[in-house]
This record gives sequence, C-alpha cells and structure tokens, in this order.
Amino acid sequence: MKVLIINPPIRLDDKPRNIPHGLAILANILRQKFRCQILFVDWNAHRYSIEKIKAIIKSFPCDVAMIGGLIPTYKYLIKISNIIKKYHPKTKILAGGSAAMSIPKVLLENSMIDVVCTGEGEVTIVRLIESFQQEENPDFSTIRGIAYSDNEGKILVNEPEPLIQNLDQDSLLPAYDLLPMNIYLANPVAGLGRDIDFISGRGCPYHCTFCYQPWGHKNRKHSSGFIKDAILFLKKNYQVNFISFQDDLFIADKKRLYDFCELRNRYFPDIYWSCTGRANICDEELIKIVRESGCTLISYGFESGSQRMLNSMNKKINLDQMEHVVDLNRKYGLPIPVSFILGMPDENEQSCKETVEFCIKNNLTLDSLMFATPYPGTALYDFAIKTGRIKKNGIHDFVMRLGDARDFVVNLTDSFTDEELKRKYNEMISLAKKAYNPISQNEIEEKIKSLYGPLSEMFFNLSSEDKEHQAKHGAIGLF
Ligand code: B12
Ligand code: SF4
Repeated sequence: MKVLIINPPIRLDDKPRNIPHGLAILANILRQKFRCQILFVDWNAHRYSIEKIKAIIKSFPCDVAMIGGLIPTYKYLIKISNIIKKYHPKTKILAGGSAAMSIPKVLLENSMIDVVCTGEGEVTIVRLIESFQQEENPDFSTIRGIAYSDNEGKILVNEPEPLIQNLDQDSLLPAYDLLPMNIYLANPVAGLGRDIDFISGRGCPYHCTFCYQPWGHKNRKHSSGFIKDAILFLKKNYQVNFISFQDDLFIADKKRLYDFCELRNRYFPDIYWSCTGRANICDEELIKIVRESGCTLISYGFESGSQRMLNSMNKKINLDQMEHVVDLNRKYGLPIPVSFILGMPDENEQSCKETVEFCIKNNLTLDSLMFATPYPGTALYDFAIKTGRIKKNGIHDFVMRLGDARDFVVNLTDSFTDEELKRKYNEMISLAKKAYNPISQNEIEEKIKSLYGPLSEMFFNLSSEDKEHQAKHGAIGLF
C-alpha cells in the first residue's frame, strides 16, 4: 500500500520550528503495523510553492493520503484534498488534527476529504487501513472515531474512539527519520541550540473558555522514563541539546516533573529545556528544582490583569498568584514569558486599564498580547455562535480567515467597536512598552550564561530573525 502524508504550512511569516507530532506518530504506527510505502511531505518545513506540491502529489499515485493540522491549516486541507483528487481520484483522503476534530462536518462539506478522524488517531488509523486493505469501498459504520459521507452524501459521525489510557504503551514517538529534522533543529522553538519540541502528555484539568481541549480534562502523560529514553534517542541521533516541552501543562504532575528533573541531572545534564506553566501551580520549591535541572524558561498564560476578566474566562487564577510567580521567576533568574488576551466578551475600558497597570506594576511588556479568538471547539466559539457573531451558515468563511491570534478576526465585546478594539491593542502594547524598564545588556548576558551554560554561546550567534522570534516569545528577554 502506498501512503502519502502531507503536513500543511503554518505561520508562514516565521521559520518552521515545530515538528508535526500527530502525523509523524501515525506514520510510525503505520510502518510498524503494515507493509506500506510512505512518502512524508512536510510542506511546512520545506515551504514549497504550490506548483511544487502539485508536482509531488502528481508523481506519487497512492492508495491513501493523510493530512492534518491546527485550525489555521483548514484552507490548506481543502486545497490539498482538491489537488489529490484531481490527479488520483481513487485515493482515499483522510484528515485529522484539531482542524478536522473541531469542525468535522464543515470540513467534509467543503473539501474532497473522504474520512475525518474525530479524536486520537493511533487506533483509528489502523482500523481504517485494515478496512482499505479488505475492500476498495469499505463499510465505515463499525469504525469508531470518524466522520464521513455516505453514498447519498449525508454526513455520518460515528461514536468516538475511547482515549488511549497508557500513552507509553499505545502511542509511539514520531517517525523522526521521515522528517527533515535539520530544518527544525536549525530554528530553535523556545531555547538555544539544537532545540526540538516534544509533547509528553495530553489533556488539561482546567476549563479556560478560550481553549480547545480535544483530549478532555484528565492529564494523561508519558512516564518520566519514556521521556528520558526519547531524549537520549534524540541526543544520540540528532545531537539535540534543547527540548521545548509543548504540552498543555507540562508541570501538571509534580511527581513526574521532579522525577524527570532527577533523570535529567543523572543521564543528560548537558540537555536544557523549557516548558509550559501555570501561576497557581508554581511555588518556590518547583521553580528552584526545575531551575537547578536545566530549565531555562517556563511560559505562562496570564491573559488579563483584571480579576473580573480572569473569572469570566474561568481561568482559576488570581492576581496575587500571578505576581508571586513573576517574583519567583525573577528571583531564580528565569525570564518571564507571559501572554495576555484582549477582547474577551466582558472586556471594557476598565479591564484594559487594569491589564496595563498590572504590567507596569510588575515590569512586564504586553508584547505577546493576542486578540480573543473563538477557535472551534471552545466555549468562546459556542458563545460567538449563540450571539450571532459567527453565523451558523458562515462557519466555513470564518475558519478560512483564521490565522495567528495576533490578527483581529471577530469582535466578542459589547464595549468596543472593531476599530476601537484594534486601536486598544496597539495602545496597550505601547503603554506597557513605554513603562517597561529593561535590565542592562550586560545583565541579560550574565543571566543567559547562567541559564544556558555552554549553550549560551549560541545566544551571541542568533540570527536577527531568531532573536526577534525569541524576544517575541520571551525566551531571551523579559528578565
Ligand atoms: C504544538 C502546538 C502548536 C505549534 C504548531 C504545531 C504543529 N504541528 O505545527 C505552534 C506553536 C506553531 C502552534 C501555533 C498555534 N496554535 Co497550537 N498547539 C500546539 C499544541 C500544544 C500541540 C499540538 C500537538 O502536536 N499535539 C500532539 C499530537 C499528538 O496531537 P494531534 O496533532 O492532535 O494528533 C493526534 C490526532 O489529532 C490525530 N491526527 C492528527 N493528524 C491526523 C491525520 C489523520 C489522517 C488521522 C487519521 C489522524 C490524525 O492523531 C494524532 C495522534 O493521536 C496544541 C495543544 C493540544 N492539546 O493539542 C495547540 C493547539 C493545537 N493550538 C491551537 C491554536 C489555537 C494555535 C494558534 C492558532 C494560536 C495562536 N496563538 O495564534 C497558533 C497557530 C498560528 C498560525 N498562524 O497558524 C489550538 C487549536 C484549536 C483548534 N480548534 O484547532 C490548540 C488545540 C491549543 C488549545 N488548547 O486551544 N501550536
Ligand atoms: S489555557 Fe492552559 S490551563 Fe487553560 S485549559 Fe488551556 S491548556 Fe489548560
């Protein structure tokens, strides 16, 4: 069987930095379970022209094509499926990832995709390939976790595939050898050096209204031993020296976190790492332990300096916790990459003012301010549909416009017009920037040396584009 896998582009205004975990894990599963020839095309990494993509697809007649990605790749999923069907009408096209999961019907209605995977793909892809091996047009009705059109064009959504209980056992590492690793490794995600992203768990216990949680609220994770082996593998085969953990909440389980720190110090003390955090979970013990175990950065979603807004987005965090975590990060010499959101439904002049004041009081910038964006699958999206901000018959058009949350898409507030909100965005960033008091260049360099040890040399060699990326994401600035 011949399988074509295409990872569509994302964030074209930046270099490719993130590996396509979902598709690459499934590629590994496929070659373990089946005899198949796989062509993995990472369009995002190579930034091919559309002509080049057409030529690649044309030259590889295949039985099955697999595509997937985050919601802003929706337009590319449609485009790719049209090209594949044009050249190879009999190829079965399967799609997954958060774009496909969050709006399966809309995607099926507006593309040439045959089957959408509505959940985790590890079990579903095996069932689908087995069914294609048995007959050309199989009966999908018994395969859980998919949506598809029947012979009359009616879209059917099967019952979900239960979530994997043991990730170590029932998932795999991505098929790194099928990916252009040197492209990612040349473009650090959050750190310095040969930095690769890694996802060590799925699911978050919290219910923030703007966040999509396809994996539910139980935090399932790989064991610290699994992560250790994966890092040793990456170090040996790809000379990786920095890991950016991109899990929704890497620090959710303190026991696993501290086990990981111990393993790091024992087995790979030359590997440095970054992760995602949460103000209400980080205490001094945690910051101290991770700092002594090679962690150079923890990123936080602060979202607002207004307690009323934090409550309204169900953030389950208070301003004291946020201030405390800023102080702790400063005390231990860590940068403070924090992101904020403007334009949630209850936002008004007062809450914007409080956010700016919070930043000024704590000497933070608002450089990573995002517009509240109702991504499909979130409570915010339901709100936008219910209040008519997104028309039920306009979902396709709305999703076609989605990109980075730094771009304004829809106004969810009652207090601001679109123009006022866009003005407010620039005004808030500039007010916080004006008041921000950076530490001296010498101090920054000292801190970088202390955080990154031998890797700090890389800081002085970063290209201006990488420096800009790192600064934007708080990796090397904002001490
Ligand atoms: C890493 C990451 C990124 C990376 C990109 C990753 C990449 N692959 O290119 C970066 C940092 C660039 C990124 C950016 C953004 N991201 Co992001 N990101 C993630 C994160 C943390 C992990 C994604 C991941 O790799 N998961 C692990 C893999 C294993 O899961 P998976 O890809 O879903 O794959 C599984 C299944 O979906 C399925 N599957 C996947 N593909 C296929 C294909 C087939 C054929 C089949 C059968 C099955 C299948 O099988 C896989 C294994 O089970 C998720 C959070 C999350 N919980 O997933 C958010 C998430 C995907 N991001 C999200 C968002 C909103 C964004 C942004 C738009 C935010 C912003 N600030 O602007 C930007 C996009 C900007 C842009 N211009 O387009 C949302 C998506 C919401 C939605 N409805 O789609 C998520 C879910 C975060 C959240 N909780 O809200 N992101
Ligand atoms: S924003 Fe963070 S804490 Fe909130 S639900 Fe999403 S991943 Fe969890």
